Amino acid sequence: MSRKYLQSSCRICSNTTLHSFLDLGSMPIPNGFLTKEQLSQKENKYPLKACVCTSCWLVQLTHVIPAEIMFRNYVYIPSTSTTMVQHFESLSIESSKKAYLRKNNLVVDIGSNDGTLLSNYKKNGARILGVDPAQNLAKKANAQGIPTLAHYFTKELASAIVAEHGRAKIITATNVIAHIDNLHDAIDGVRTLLHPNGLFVMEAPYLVDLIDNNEFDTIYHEHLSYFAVHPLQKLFNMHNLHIIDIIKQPVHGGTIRVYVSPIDSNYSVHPRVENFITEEKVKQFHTLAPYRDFASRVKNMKKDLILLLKRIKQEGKFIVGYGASAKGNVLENYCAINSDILNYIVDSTPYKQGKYTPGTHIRICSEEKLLKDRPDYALLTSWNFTEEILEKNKKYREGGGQFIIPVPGVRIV
Ligand code: JHZ
Repeated sequence: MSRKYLQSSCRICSNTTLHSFLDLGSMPIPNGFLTKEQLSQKENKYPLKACVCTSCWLVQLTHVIPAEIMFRNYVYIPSTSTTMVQHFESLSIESSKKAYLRKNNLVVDIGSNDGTLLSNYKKNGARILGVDPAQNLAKKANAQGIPTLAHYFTKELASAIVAEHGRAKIITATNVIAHIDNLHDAIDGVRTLLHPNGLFVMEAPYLVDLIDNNEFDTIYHEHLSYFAVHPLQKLFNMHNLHIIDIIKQPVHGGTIRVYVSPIDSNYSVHPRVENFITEEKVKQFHTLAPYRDFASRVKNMKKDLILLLKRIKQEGKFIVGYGASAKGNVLENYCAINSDILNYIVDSTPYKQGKYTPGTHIRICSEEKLLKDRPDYALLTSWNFTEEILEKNKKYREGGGQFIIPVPGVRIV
């Protein structure tokens, strides 16, 4: 891979001392699912390593894959999960209340995917606009009445939106800020587009949960940054914005919902914000210790999982995967779990069914196949939906089927 993709300085504070602490090896992009015809072609692989800035303590990747390779055609759609549909509905209710959203106020969603989140604001009479570089998803959203621009969110685009639609009372960005290389341009764009008394609401997997719960598979090429509150606060302050509240969410293994407003707006800062920063200090996230410990736990987990799968396989058992998630692809590539171990993977996403996993080439089938074939074990790579998936597959479990859950530590249920 060319050196131009190397992250040579911190994307928030520009410090050039980045301490690399986790090397997951080289692997294809996590949503690079393959058709049968593509299986015989060479796949591009990219280093997947995490490092931490020793000044602002932002955790980030050491290598940046160009966005064009990953986001123009996107296969991940959260709306196939009832957990996520409910999550988005409650986000829209909570944020509308906090921002005193009125009919005809503008709501812009960055990384709007198929428009599920925006449809909730639309129902309540807001003007809505989605922004997402994935052409396939923007087309789908537009066809369903969710106006969507198939663009990356930049300062330039923000100015164009203001000129055409005015300023936004709410800007949402769920699981997308971590994907943006030029954070300063994007946050400048947020400042430009946001109403003087508006709220920017972002969600991202919380670094502290990621580390504490060994969620190493959330580290992949799409996620360039891994946010704790301390570096985020610094980023927003650099753009005359500040965090006014943070509410923890259970999704994606532990998520922070961060409310941000212009520094001179009417909102007061909730004491929770300082509590998060204090807790991060207490846990020493401004030292190398937690990152080193995490890396050594990840290596042990890899050993445990490989040992377990080999033993089960030697007993002649039938194992499949559950969830062709991006994180599943990281886990399978890191642990070299291929189609010799998993006969196939089931997944609810129509775009993924019939395709093969990147790097490990495991076939993806619809969820119904699990009950039809009744394998002995299903490796639950979408462990962040354990509750929903266990509930949905009661019959499989009652018939003796078992789930292997890899994160936070390997266990069978
Ligand atoms: P899921 C996504 O990562 C993508 P992924 C993204 N890059 C991001 O930032 C993170 O989330 C946070 C399937 N499934 O959500 C659907 C079932 O089959 O963990 C999905 O393919 N049956 C934007 O891809 C996968 O599991 C079910 O009942 O790691 C879950 O993917 C349910 C609930 C899900 O995200």
